[in-house]
Amino acid sequence: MSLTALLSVSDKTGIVEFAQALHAMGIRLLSTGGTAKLLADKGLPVTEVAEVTQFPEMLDGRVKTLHPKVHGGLLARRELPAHMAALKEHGIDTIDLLVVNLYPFEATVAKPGCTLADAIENIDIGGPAMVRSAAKNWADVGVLTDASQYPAVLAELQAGGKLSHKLRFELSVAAFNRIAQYDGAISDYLSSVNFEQEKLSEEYVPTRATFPGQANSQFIKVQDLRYGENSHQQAAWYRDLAPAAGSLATGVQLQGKELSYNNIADADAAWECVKSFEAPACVIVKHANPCGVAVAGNAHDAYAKAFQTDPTSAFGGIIAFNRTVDLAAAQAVAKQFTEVLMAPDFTPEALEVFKSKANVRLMKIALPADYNQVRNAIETKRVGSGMLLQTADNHELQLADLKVVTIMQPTQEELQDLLFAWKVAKYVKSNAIVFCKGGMTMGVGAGQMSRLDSARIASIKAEAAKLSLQNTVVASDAFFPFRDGLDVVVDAGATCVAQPGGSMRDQEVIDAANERGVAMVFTGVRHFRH
Ligand code: 93A
Repeated sequence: MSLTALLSVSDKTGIVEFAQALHAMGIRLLSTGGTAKLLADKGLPVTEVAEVTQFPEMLDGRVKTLHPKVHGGLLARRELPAHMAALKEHGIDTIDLLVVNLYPFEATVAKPGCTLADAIENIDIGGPAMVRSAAKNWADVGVLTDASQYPAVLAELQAGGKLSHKLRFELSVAAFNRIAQYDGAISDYLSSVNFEQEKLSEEYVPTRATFPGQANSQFIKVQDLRYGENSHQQAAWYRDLAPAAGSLATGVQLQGKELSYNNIADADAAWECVKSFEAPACVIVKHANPCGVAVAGNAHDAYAKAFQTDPTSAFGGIIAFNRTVDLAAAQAVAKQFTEVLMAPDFTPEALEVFKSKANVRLMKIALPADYNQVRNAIETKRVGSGMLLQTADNHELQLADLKVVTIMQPTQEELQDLLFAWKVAKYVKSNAIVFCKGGMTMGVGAGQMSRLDSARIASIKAEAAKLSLQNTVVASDAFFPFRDGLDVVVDAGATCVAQPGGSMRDQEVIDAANERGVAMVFTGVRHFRH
């Protein structure tokens, strides 16, 4: 028996070619107004849904496919005689393939000046209803919701005359994802509208909350995790429906044990940090804080420098590179116990090194050319039955943003190190104090309630690693409220300091820097991270 396909698409990209291929295989074509007209214009034999339902499209197209002849044909279970008998009794034909993409709601509301009426009119009802019917009945129906799916479907149909169970199931999952995303966009949009009743007219352009409303963004599960932060907590990993290129969620694990909850959190911190460098860089993270970061001429040297910062903490660390890991880098890393190793790629020789270390989790995460630009737009944090949302801290400090506030001027070399230190400080939990020199961290003080303690810890750690802080630069993620913090870093050996500025006592701190004969720059931004 020949198959029937129903095609109803707003975005008509590729639909003619797809329909031609279906027709060439003897598949019967049903379609709605605009889609039917396009296909008929291209000479394809197509039956209008209105002809099938014996009911005209009505209410400006609001009701076109909402009919038992359509939904019966999509929802009937072919293996149930009672279902098939009911179809027969009511003169309903089965529909085996559904091709729908929805009214462009997201694109419509993204346009400046979009009226409420236009937004509402672009809420698709019949399309999602059909998609849900077909996706529910995936065992019998293939549902396509995006033009990118056409080739795979055609390939299977051309090879075997029907779709595999596996592909139909995948299409069903993708369909429900799409519907969830679509409804999320509608809900986000409507929730952001500042409703002003008296202005309700066709031309009414509502004012909207300024923050990008993404509370209803869709996530899909990557995997269940063995446990959460601790073994008595249950956990799972979810990712954005459409993850940004070069983000952790796009990675593939090449070997090693399953990633744990803490592995993933640390891996994300390391990966986002290493992505902020253009030069070959290495970041080693422990407990969500970088304990060693360096840039160098190649991956091996970057690792060697990063490791030197804090060899004790680096044990069992999470390591990220922004360059391919080659044999030399792999051999250096393999000398220590490593939980997770991430890189855009690994040479075959590097992979060979880790073959005998089955516990090391290797993650390959392809980086796009503009990897420094591709970042999460929104961050979320759960708080007491609610959620905090903010745009991500994607501020990039430029050399020109630095304002020298002291008599002493930083040297060119110090300026480069300041920018490096500032990038690292952004990924260190507050209060963050980061000493650097020659493109490497020399001492990291993280996560203290007092900035003074972070400064002290950074210098204690440098001492433990047998590193000298003489003539280093230091970055402080937020301003020094008093001169004491500055005194601690200068006592430790820093000759150049970067901090946001903006304290009531800025002048006191500037005077202290002048008194101590060090250079200080204000960045004008701070990087709290909690
Ligand atoms: O207005 S609707 O919500 N009512 C419907 O019954 C219906 N059926 C299909 N929108 C409906 N559609 C949508 O029409 C499809 O999801 C698709 O986006 C669009 C295709 O219309 P046309 O073929 O006329 O261009």
